[in-house]
Amino acid sequence: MIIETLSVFPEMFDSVMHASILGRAEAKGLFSFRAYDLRDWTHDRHRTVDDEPYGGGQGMLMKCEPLYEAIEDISSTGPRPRVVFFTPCGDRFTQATAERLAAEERLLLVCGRYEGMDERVYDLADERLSIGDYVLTGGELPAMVVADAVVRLLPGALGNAMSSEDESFSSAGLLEYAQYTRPAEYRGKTVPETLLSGDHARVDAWRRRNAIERTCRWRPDLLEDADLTDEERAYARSLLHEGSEGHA
Ligand code: 9D3
Repeated sequence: MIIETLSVFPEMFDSVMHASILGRAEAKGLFSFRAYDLRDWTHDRHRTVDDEPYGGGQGMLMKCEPLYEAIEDISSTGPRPRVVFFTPCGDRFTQATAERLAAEERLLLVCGRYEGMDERVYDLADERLSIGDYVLTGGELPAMVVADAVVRLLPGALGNAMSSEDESFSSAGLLEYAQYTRPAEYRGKTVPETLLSGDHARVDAWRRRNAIERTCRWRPDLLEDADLTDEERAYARSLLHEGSEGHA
């Protein structure tokens, strides 16, 4: 997979995109990354990428011309990229979006700054994404969030020890079960006895039950779409009722 970004702060991507799992995935040849500087497609002395909004108002907007020329240039060689614009008005990015984008051959992630972009640039977008309802200073961090979530899904990115199966938001739609490592007792806090038992069937049952309990407590909104047996659903309902009746 080829992942490219277009922004006025290409250096923001340096550490994140080449560190940790992403760095290893890149070294293994699972993807290549390149951050383009939008100012390379300006023609004036000041390398201007922004201008005032027609009709007045606060702040500046990204101009059309550098974005159009950059996206046309970048797209003119190699496989046609899927062009993703980052904007607070975009569709909410989720794990399902990450799974869909992980199947693409080439992604071009376009990051805005200022108060937004001239509306006409969105004609170049295959899709618009937001990472959530909070205000950031630009689209670079959202692009890194998306790149991180996508790259770890590429076959081989996580190595043999880990897999992207069996985790929060993919395993039956539940939160992950609690996990512990050595020592078995720390400052009087003990590890649940079942996990020390070596009995894999008991461990699996404990984890499943624990995942349901944690989801009931912290993310009851996930239960509706969770993949539960009738028995598990009855257990979840009993926990939810217990919570609303004010028991400990
Ligand atoms: C006053 C209207 N503001 C929208 C809430 C203007 C505005 C603020 C901040 C427009 C753009 C930005 C910069 N943010 C992004 O470019 C952005 C973003 C975000 O702020 N939150 C979550 N996802 C994203 S994706 C791009």
